[in-house]
Amino acid sequence: MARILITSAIPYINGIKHLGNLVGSQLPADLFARYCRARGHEVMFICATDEHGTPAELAAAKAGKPVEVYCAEMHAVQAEIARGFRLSFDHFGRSSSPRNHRLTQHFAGVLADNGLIEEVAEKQVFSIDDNRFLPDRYITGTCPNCGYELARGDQCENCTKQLDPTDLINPRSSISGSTNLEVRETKHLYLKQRSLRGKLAAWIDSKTDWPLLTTSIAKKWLNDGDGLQDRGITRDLYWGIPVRRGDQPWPGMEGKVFYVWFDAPIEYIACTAEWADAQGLGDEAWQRWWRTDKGADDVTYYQFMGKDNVPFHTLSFPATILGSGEPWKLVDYLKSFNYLNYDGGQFSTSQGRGVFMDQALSILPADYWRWWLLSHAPESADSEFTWENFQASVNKDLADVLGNLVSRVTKFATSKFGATVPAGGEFGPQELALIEEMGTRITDYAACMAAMEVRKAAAELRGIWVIGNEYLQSAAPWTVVKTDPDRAQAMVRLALNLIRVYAVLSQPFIPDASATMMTAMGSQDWSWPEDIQVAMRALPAGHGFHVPENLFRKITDEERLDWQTRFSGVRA
Ligand code: B3M
Ligand code: ZN
Repeated sequence: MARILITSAIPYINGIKHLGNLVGSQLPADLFARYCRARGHEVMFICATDEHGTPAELAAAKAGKPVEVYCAEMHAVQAEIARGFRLSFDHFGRSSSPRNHRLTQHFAGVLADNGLIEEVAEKQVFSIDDNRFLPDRYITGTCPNCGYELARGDQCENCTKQLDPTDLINPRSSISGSTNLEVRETKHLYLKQRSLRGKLAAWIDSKTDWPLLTTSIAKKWLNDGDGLQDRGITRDLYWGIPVRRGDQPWPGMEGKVFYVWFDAPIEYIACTAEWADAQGLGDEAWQRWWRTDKGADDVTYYQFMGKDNVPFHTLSFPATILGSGEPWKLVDYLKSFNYLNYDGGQFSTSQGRGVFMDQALSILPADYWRWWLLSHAPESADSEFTWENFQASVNKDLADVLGNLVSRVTKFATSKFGATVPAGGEFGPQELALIEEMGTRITDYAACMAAMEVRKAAAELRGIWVIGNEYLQSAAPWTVVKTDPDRAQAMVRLALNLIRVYAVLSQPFIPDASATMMTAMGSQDWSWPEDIQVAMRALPAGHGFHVPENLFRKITDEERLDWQTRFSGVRA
């Protein structure tokens, strides 16, 4: 039994995430967590809401609520949706928690003690009417390069030129539209990441088993001319973690907060402490996951995220950890994902384009989405959601292949032999061949799951469902029963056992349907089929079962067309 720590990138608090966000981090992390638990490992699976920064402040203002209230409400909303998708976090925390305040201030303090923090005076745009400094991207104006009138202070969307806010012609606040702006001097803390370059490079070089997507992004940022810059870790904002040096005030930094990307990954650790607090456990309970001097040296730590988050997890966060000089756990394996596109374009939160998590659950239960998303995970390249493809996969894989097998077997068995596993006959060559093939395929499936090859794992699982169907097709107990009822009973006995094994194997992908299958088989034996000979005989003759509700329904063409139009435009 191994000890496995799993974190998913923590979703921003402002708004509900779309299916592209879900498949890039939380869902595959959940798949892996469920699989590891199924194999008997000790798992700690952590996620949280990422609550600080200007977007949260603006979203709260738009909703007409104090930012604390807005975040508390949105956290509850996101937690409920996560439950709806059956995301099996051990804890779903908040980056605004007191635990994260303390830990973030602690890291800043030790980094400063180690000489890795520098105070830098810089000039920044202050909006007098908004009474705040404006982050670069919240300043709009005319691009000096191409004349585009809606260029942002960090970049012109039209000609892609990187800009400084002071380059803009006729600059104005994107928050209020005010042109009453001035440049003011302000002081910020910088983390001297450049001095950690050697350590970071050696650490990344040691990760020879990481996916290419992860290491190529990490190395690009590390080696590019202006890759690893010293990084500002504070901001002039109201909403965030107040800048303190450990538990001491930080002279000159009053009224400032840490930058959201400084505190967000620290929340992985703080969230585990929140978990311990919620369980009424002491500090040693979370430290044994994170401190290599407190028992975490035998933990393997996996992170899941979209590719845009990789630089922060391969450079910035490790810089915080390595720079602290303290024995915190670093990530062992970083699984990153490409983007999922939506019906010929991109999912877009700002434009409300695509299907959002709450909408998805309002039209179909979690298993349908989990199956499609995971079996089409954007691993080696970007992938695309289309309603046609969604309909086809659900109807074929879930309804025709798996659902149909379960209903056909249980209905036939009940009508011919009653509601218990029939006792007649022996397994013959066909049954023994199926058992053997199951054994081989489960080994292949397990290998894909352990390697987090999500798409391949889904294909293996589908293959395991298919061989069951093929067996039934050729064994045809419904014909055999007329001439040799004993043989038909042996076939049915095998098929009922197969359903229980399917429940165990499918549970990481489709937990609800798996629970239904298991309950229908009158069992709660979720143990992994290590010994397939035993597993395929686990339900003995005389064991009671029942016919479950239909596992999956088909998506009709009318529904598909309706959803296609409903979700084509902008979310209200
Ligand atoms: N909230 C970005 C995102 O959700 C960011 C991830 C933080 S991980 C520490 O894509
Ligand atoms: Zn331009």
